[in-house]
Amino acid sequence: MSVRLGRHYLPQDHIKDYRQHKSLDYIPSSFFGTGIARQRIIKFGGFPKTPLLSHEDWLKIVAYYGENAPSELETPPQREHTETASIFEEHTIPAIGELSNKWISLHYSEDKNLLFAGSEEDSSLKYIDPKTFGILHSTPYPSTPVSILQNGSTLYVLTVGSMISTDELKAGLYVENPETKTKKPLSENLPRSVHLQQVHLGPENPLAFLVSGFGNTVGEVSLVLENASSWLQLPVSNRQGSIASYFVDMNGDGRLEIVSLISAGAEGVYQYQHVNGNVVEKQLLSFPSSYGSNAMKLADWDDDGDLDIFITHGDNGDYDPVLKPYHGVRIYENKGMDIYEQAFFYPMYGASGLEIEDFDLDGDLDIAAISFFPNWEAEAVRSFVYLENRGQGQFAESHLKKGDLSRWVVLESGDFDNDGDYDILLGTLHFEYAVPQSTVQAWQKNPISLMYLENTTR
Ligand SMILES: [Ca+2]
Ligand SMILES: [Ca+2]
Ligand SMILES: [Ca+2]
Ligand SMILES: [Ca+2]
Repeated sequence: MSVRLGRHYLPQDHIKDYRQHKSLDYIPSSFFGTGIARQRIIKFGGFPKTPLLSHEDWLKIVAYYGENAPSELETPPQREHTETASIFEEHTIPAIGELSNKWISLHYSEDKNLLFAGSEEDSSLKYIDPKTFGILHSTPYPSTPVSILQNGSTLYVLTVGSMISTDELKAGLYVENPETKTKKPLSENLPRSVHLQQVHLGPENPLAFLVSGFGNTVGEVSLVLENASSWLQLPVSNRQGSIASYFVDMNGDGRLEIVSLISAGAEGVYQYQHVNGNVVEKQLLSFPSSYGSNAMKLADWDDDGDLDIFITHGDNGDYDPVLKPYHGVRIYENKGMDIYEQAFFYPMYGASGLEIEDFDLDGDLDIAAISFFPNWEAEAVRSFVYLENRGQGQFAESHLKKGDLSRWVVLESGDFDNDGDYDILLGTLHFEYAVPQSTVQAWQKNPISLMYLENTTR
């Protein structure tokens, strides 16, 4: 926050330079990086050239928070959900050889009956047989594949660039042919990117993609389109922390807009519309930064013909990872006129991702969610929950028999066994931060790669 207000804590010589020249150019490279990263921060970063308040006033703000912040957080509101037996049969897949415990992305291809998985272990895209969980092929990438989609028989793969936050432009968008196992880059100078969506601009129009470039201090939501023989990158927003973006008609006016979850800085959901040749931004939802927004999906929750917003709040990796009562799964109902109202909250410590499908095949949408920062000390560790829709805003909840067998970072649903119901696959990212030592030791003894949740509805 001090940096946003133009107050930088710098080494003594640089303070002198900065005061004298009052320019960001005099801030050391250790602070803003070098080269392109530095240029982007200075161009888009929104840092004031000179401090917006005095050092004395800044210290008063710090003191205010120190004096008024609660020493303990409240417990979450009581869950009003009945517990039910799970419709999912649990199968753990151990981490052996190339089947690692460092997955970042999963994509199930129904027509190929194949799983594609981005591995952080060796920055590759693995082809996995969903029946045997054997690895059939591995394509190396310059950095970890973080989002995978399919168009016809072709794969489009977005790489993160760097797992560590950076403003360098090292992420890439690639096309891969699963038959020939060959790949080629479409763009290799994207900011640290996390989410890819294909955009259908109409039958006459070229192939286009929406890329959520999280970045670090500066981000970029951009449209990447085919233009003659090259690929064009059209920036939509330079907000930092874009985590998922969709090109959809949210307001029912027959025109598509971009809806993006921004998880850093001014955290919230933003809408971008093309008006008279300009991109016009509107904030639809705003969240306190402690919420840690980390995933968004859109679906028509109340079956009234418009898309509603599903979000998990629960990133806990930035500062002290205390359990936060406001973390969980929320649904924001689309009320029309760009108004969204919270219609549902399921408290879930560290919630980090979700899938929405009619898992029990009774005609309404159900929710499956994972947590990367659950309460590991709880009697029932909710690292995965299934919320079965019982109508009128009521859900029945079930969770894993043992929720601390691994740490899930990604989930994917699909009918993996072709019997007509949606199954779920959870992928591990072995990461020991904020986990009790005894749990880490159990993981080291029995490393798990994937958890296959076989839907028993059919
Ligand atoms: Ca709706
Ligand atoms: Ca259902
Ligand atoms: Ca199935
Ligand atoms: Ca089944």
